[in-house]
Amino acid sequence: MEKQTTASGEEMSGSSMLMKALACEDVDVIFGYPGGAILPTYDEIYKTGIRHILARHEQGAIHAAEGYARVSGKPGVCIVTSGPGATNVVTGIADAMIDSLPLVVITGQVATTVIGTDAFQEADMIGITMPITKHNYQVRSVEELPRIIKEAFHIATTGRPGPVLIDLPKDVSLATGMFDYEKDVDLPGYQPTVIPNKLQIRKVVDSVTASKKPVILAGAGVLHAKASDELVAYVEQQQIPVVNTLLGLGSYPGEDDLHLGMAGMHGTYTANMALHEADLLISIGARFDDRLTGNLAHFAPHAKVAHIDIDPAEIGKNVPTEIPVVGDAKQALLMLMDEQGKRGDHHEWKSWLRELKEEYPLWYEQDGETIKPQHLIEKIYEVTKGEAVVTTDVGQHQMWSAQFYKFNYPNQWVTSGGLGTMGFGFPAAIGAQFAKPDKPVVAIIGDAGFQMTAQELSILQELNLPIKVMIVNNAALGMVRQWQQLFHGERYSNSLFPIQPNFVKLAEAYDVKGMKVEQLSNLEASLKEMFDYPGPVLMDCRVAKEENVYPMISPGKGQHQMEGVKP
Ligand SMILES: Cc1ncc(C[n+]2csc(CCOP(=O)(O)OP(=O)(O)O)c2C)c(N)n1
Ligand SMILES: [Mg+2]
Repeated sequence: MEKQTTASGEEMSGSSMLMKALACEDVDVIFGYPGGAILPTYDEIYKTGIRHILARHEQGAIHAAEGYARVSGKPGVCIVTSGPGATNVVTGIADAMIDSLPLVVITGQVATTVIGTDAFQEADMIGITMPITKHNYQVRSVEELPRIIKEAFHIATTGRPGPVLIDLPKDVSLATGMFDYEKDVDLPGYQPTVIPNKLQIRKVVDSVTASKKPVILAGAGVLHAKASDELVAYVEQQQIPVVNTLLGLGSYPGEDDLHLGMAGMHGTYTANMALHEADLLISIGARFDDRLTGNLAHFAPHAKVAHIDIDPAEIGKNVPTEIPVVGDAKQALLMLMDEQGKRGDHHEWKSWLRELKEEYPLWYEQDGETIKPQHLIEKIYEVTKGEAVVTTDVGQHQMWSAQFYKFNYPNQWVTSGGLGTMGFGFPAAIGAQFAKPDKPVVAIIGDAGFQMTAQELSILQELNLPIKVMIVNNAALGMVRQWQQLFHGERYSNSLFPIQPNFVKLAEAYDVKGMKVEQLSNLEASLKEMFDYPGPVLMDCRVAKEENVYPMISPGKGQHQMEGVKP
């Protein structure tokens, strides 16, 4: 049988092949930074005119690719040079790996003839990224390049998504060969299970029927599987309350009555108590991260656990599981609805949880003219009518954003969950804006994290991207300060910033409109001005410096031992 191809039969250079292959994969934007070993590829970028976004640091490029992937559901593509260019994307690769984001990262490499000689700008990217990629390749000859690119896109986007790295030596990109781009991959060793086992689905169905206190834990896997509609339909059918992981926010409407909020260290009391009291826990596309479970010895002590995950390695990794279900979340939910038949009710359980929700809402006290950061997030929610794509950095502002912006839509929420990467949020917003050019995009960033990738203001200047950058300025490494206050005897070692840059002037240096707000009475009007402005805006919003994120599960404590649940 003849092999199916999407493009075939032309002789060309390796770097031309790369461009052709990207076109076959429907890639419409790439994020990157040039340098010696990748110059032949950049020459082709010039000739083909493929959309390339020039970051000002490779870390900016890779986080932008991640933001693009998170919001578009398509793979993000990042191209950098060898050596320092390549090592500069390592953090982003690790971030994408732990948060299951599909990326294809192309790193230039020194010529095959000098690999292993400590050549100029040589770094062993295969060795370095082995544990933080879903798969990595070094291309040794131009003949294998089309197959490798095809496989890279396939592996990055199927099963549990993740980053795939292609290390491309300079001589391979210059060499010529025949370009055949096959339609299918031939990877007998890589066959993710998509359709769950019917017997296992039956066991979940029977457990739901027997359960008095079921709860669904919905993670990012629901979003990766594009299964939000199915989740909503299943919840509607079975009337099972939903809690989200940090990364799963938006997979179920945040304002729905059956949504209990985020669980975990800074989740809602109700979400955590639901997990604590449940007799059946159905986890869908979540990996029981320690920030979610708290002390495992106390986690969901009464619950039978059903774990639906496309990655079998996740099942039973942290939490003993009675009903493992390997498969795609969308398929699993469709099968559950088909099999279940009878509508659920769980009336008592739901009303108990509703009471908890009313009794223990997320809280803060807004008094005086000093802006409370939680209030700021609530106001951003109001002004954007809940429609914005929100990216965050890492720290207190991230937790407040997760708590006080209600995510009602899938892929509206972009944050670095697993790795907790400061410097992520601002460039991620750039990628998000490319994924959704018509949506308002707001990057909610800490005063410290912003300074890790602030150079990407250049992209806003160059492309007039209408991104709104909100610096939640507490003049501190707020989350570090909070832990020092609570667990290190208030010894604020290297976490306070009595002196700060002038963020407004910094923005203006990049021709970005800069604003500063310090008083509550100016907040609403300023936010309106910011979000009505057609171009990019950076706002330096001074907030209460000593505010802490509550409620909180302290290290070593169980989910039922939350502190600060009430004022
Ligand atoms: C690259 C990196 N370095 C260090 C940390 C540890 N860390 C976590 S939160 C935080 C403070 C962040 O401060 P800021 O950006 O101002 O946010 P805030 O907590 O004040 O909202 C630090 C240093 C991290 N997460 N990432
Ligand atoms: Mg701060």
